[in-house]
Amino acid sequence: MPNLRLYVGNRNYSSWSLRPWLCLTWSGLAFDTIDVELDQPGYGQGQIADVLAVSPSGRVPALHVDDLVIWDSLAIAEWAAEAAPAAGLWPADPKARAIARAVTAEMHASFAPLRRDLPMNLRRRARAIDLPPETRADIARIDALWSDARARFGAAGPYLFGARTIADAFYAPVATRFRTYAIALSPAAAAYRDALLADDGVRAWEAAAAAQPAKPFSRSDVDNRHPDA
Ligand SMILES: N[C@@H](CCC(=O)N[C@@H](CS)C(=O)NCC(=O)O)C(=O)O
Repeated sequence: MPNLRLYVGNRNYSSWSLRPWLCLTWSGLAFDTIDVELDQPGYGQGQIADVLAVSPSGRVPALHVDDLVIWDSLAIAEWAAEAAPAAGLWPADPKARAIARAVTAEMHASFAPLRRDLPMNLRRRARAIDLPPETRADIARIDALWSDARARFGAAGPYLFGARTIADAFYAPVATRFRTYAIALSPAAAAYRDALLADDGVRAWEAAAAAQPAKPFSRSDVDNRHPDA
């Protein structure tokens, strides 16, 4: 088995890092997690020296498989699905698998207003606030997407496709954002959010985040964007 090292950003904030970390954790493959401080000169431009040393894009996550470097969260998730086929990181049913890939790709490529207005901040609890229409549209789209997948494919368990898959890993940061910013959801979407937040992998990541120093992130307004609850 190759030596696996996953480089991740600050656990409290790095939504991109959480996704492949969950996939690798759920895969059962043995891997080491190496934390990289993102609140450094060059942040936001892919120019942090410590990140460039481990990732050619200047962004984390990056998975080192012996001397192979994989620097994108979806590529890492796909690598884990191929390396641990028995873990079922994609649904076995072809129709469910096609939709799981669609919802994962949608999360990977879309929802810029949601990312802008509701950044991941695990320890934060903010007051519910009025959000711009485009952000409310993102929330409504995710609520509909979650509810639809649960209704069509989720009978065998609490996750989008029953058992947990890469799609759930990609929406785990969103579940924490909905909690942080007190976002109202439909009953089906709220139940799925709670299932994700109760997942042992998500809780292990949160515990690791809580163990890191709770210092504000100085290079963005992520900690004071909205009023505290
Ligand atoms: N498309 C990339 C995005 C990765 C990304 O944006 N990572 C952020 C941390 S959450 C980063 O490294 N930022 C450093 C910077 O912007 O300088 C992926 O899927 O892995």
